[in-house]
Amino acid sequence: MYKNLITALGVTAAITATNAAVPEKKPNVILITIDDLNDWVGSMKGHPQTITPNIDALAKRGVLFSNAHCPATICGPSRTAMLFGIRSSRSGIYSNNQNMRDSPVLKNAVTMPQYFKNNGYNTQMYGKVFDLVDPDPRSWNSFWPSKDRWRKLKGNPEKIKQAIARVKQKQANYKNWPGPPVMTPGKKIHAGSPAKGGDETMFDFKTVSMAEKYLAKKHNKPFFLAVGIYKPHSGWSVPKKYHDKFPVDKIIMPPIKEDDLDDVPPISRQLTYTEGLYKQAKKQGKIKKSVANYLACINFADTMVGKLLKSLQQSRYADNTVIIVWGDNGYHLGSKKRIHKGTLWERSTRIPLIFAGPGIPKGEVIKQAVDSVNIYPTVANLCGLKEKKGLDGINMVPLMKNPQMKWDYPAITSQLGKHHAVRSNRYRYIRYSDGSEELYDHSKDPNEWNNLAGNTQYAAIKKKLRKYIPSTKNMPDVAFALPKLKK
Ligand SMILES: [Ca+2]
Ligand SMILES: [Ca+2]
Repeated sequence: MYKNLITALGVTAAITATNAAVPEKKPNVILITIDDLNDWVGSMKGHPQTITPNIDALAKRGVLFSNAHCPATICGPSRTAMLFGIRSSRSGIYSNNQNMRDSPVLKNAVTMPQYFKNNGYNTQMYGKVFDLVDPDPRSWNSFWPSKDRWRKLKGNPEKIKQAIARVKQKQANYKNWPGPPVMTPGKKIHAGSPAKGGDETMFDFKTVSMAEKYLAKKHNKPFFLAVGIYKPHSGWSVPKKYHDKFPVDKIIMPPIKEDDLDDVPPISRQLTYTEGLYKQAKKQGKIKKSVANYLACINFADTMVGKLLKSLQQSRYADNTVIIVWGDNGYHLGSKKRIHKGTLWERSTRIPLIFAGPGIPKGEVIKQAVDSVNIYPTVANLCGLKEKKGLDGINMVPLMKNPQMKWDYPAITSQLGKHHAVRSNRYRYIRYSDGSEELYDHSKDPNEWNNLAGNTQYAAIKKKLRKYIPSTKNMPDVAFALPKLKK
C-alpha cells in the first residue's frame, strides 16, 4: 500500500548505520519554527532586498538545505507532518480545522518532542509550534501559551453555535474542493502597516524572552526547546524601524507573468482561489506595499532569531545544542497571480531549513531536494536516539556528511491531502486528484512559467516522478471539529 513509505523505511534502516558522531553528553535541541517564511532569506537568494543577517550567519556555521520544501502548504498540516514525521496523505490531517489526535494514524503516534521526552529529555514549547489550536500537551513537560483561541468562546453558547456552523461549512467546502473560484469583489486589501510601539510590544518578543529565560537556567536533563515565531505571517505589522528599511518606492518586484496561469489545468486555477484578491490588490496598488511589509516582517523575525541565538551563545549550552531553523510554508507575493500561500508551486513550498551544532558540518550548502518530514529522524539521529520506526521521513545525517551522495528521495508537498507536488533536484511535477498535471524544469525555468506536462518529450521524466506521488487510498476521513475546551 504505502509503496514509497516502505521503500523509504528500508533505506532509513540501511543508512542509519552511518550514525552521527554523538557527544557523550546528549546534546540539547532548539527547534525554531518561523511562520510563513518563504525563501526570501539572504543565503537562499530568494529576494535581493531581504535582510536576514542572523539566519545567514547560522547557515554559515551549519548546513543549509537550499532546496528544501514543506510537506503541506499551510500551517497546521505542515507542522503536524513535521512533528509526527507522517505525511498528511497518510494521517488525513490536511486542514487547520482538524484535531491531530482525531486521526486514527496519529491517535497514539509519538511526536518528535514526545520521543525526546520518552528518552529522558525535558521538552518545552514557547509560541506557535503546533498550530495553536492544540499544543498537544502530551508532547511537553511544559508549554506556553497554554490557552487556545477557542477557550475564549467558553460560556457563550451563541458564539459556540456560530463557530460550529462555520467549521461545518468549511468542511463541506473542503470536501467539494476545488469548487468555483472564490472572488471577493470590492474587498479592501490589507497589506499591513507599522505597529505602534517597539519590539517589546510584539508577541514574538515575549515568546523569545521566555525561551531566553529558560536558557539562562541550569537544567539537570538535556532539553528539547521548541520556539515558534509568528512573523512574517500576516498581518504585516511590525515596529516602524523595520518598515522604514523597505520604502515602497524602492521595492524590487519578484518576476510576475500576467498570463502565467494560461497553461495550467482548470483544477489548478480553481485551487488558486485568491486570483480575485490579486486583481483587487493590483487595482488598489497594494502589491508593492505587500512585498515591502512582508520583507519588514522577515527582518523582524530574523531579529528575533538573532536575539534567541545570542542568548544561547551566552549560555552554558552554547557548545552542546543542535539548532534547527525551518519555515512551515512558503508564500507568493505576486507570482502565479497570488498574494497568499497554499499552492503546490515553488514559491509556496520552498522554505529555509538549517541545521547547526555538534556533529554537523559547517558552511555546507546542500542543493539536493528534501522536505521537512525528514527533520524528526535527522534530529533523533544527531542526538543518538534509537531510530524511530514508522516515520515517513528519512534521516539526512548521511547527506549532510556527503552532500554529493545519491539521494533518491525527492521533496513531496501535499495540498488538502489529495493533490501533490514532487520536487526533484531539477524538476517539479504536480499531480492533482483528477489526474491533471504540471511539470517545470528548474534548470531553465526557475519561475515555473512553462508547463511542460503536455509535451511528449517529457513522458519518461513524468513517469519517473509519478512513482513518488503518495497514495491516498487509505487516507482516513478525519472530521473537522472544534478543539475540546480545556479547563
Ligand atoms: Ca504557516
Ligand atoms: Ca505558465
